[in-house]
Amino acid sequence: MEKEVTIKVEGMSCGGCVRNVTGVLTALPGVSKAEVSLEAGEARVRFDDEDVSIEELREAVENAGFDCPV
Ligand code: 9UX
Repeated sequence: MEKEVTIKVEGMSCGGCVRNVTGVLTALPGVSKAEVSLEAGEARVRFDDEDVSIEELREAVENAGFDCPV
């Protein structure tokens, strides 16, 4: 089922970080859209929960060097 979630992303400090986080998220299977806000420290993600879990979204962003507090 298609869902949307907003996850916290801490540690982004420039537009390059925004591009990196966006790229990491959209590379995951099942992710159709990722809107990342540097100012808000958030990523709004549209995904299919048959393909990927929220935990996997957070892990992917953390593996790229950021923090995703629950
Ligand atoms: Mo900017 Mo971020 O120089 O991963 S790209 S701090």
